[in-house]
Amino acid sequence: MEFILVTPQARTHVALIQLNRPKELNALNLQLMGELRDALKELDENEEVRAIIITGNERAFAAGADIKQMAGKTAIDMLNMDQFSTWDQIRKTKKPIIAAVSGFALGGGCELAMTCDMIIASETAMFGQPEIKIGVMPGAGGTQRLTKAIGKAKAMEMVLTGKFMTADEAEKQGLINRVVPVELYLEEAFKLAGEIAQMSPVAARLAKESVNRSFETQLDEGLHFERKNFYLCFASEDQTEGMNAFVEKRKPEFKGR
Ligand code: DAK
Repeated sequence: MEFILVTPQARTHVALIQLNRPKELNALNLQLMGELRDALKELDENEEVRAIIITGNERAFAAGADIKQMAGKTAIDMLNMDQFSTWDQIRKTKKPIIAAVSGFALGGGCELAMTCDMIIASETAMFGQPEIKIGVMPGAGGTQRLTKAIGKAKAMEMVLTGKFMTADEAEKQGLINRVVPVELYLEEAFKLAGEIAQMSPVAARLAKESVNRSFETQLDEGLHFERKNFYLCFASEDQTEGMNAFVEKRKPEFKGR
């Protein structure tokens, strides 16, 4: 891996992926995205890992797709690059993913953060979809996820003007989970990931799937999906362990089975 660093932490069951093209503000070139896709696939299959954090560095989470790499491309070049298989892999990751964002999260960087399940931001974080300023528009879910998160009026303004949103505003608008001082954002993300990693991995996977389903279905169908997943929890050893531990007044030991 050249452009990302992966650190699984066996003790906490949390894995950290750090985007690592600091000079280019972690611009998401094709190689970086390929590495990210492969790392996520591997971590998703690793039974020791129960939650994943994606981060950048203090100055930038990611300033977008690599404009220098895209500049000379035609529509057919873009089509043939089939970047969506990479983005789809991120979206289909079964384990909870937290984006720990400091500095710029722009264009594809903002879209990457929004593709994650939760966002912890430092007070210096800036979110934006500035593609309009370089003659294009969001292409990796920005018009959809941003609108669902903050509503039409605010999303429309950001997408049509390219203006950035501060971390405080993003928290107020419901785009992110919370803002913390810059020296604490990664620690806070680990705290949240660690908390989730103590839960039943089976229940966490089914719950994540169910919450995500609410974006894609009407209420009736969503409730039906939720019920199926709820019943499925009862097929797990973790359900027996969790409920027995409650009755026996002890801490459960979940195994993901
Ligand atoms: N691409 C390539 N290089 C970038 C970059 C980017 N997005 N952002 C920054 N850099 C590079 C700069 O060129 C500079 O490199 P050198 O000149 O030193 O070689 C270095 O990073 C430092 O940047 P600056 O010197 O510009 O730093 P400043 O602090 O002055 O400004 C900035 C920071 C973030 C405001 C500025 O760099 C900036 O505006 N960057 C571009 C932001 C942007 O427009 N982002 C959206 C890009 S379009 C898709 C998936 C995704 C996408 C599309 C399709 N499919 C699946 C189909 C996504 C598209 C985009 O994200």
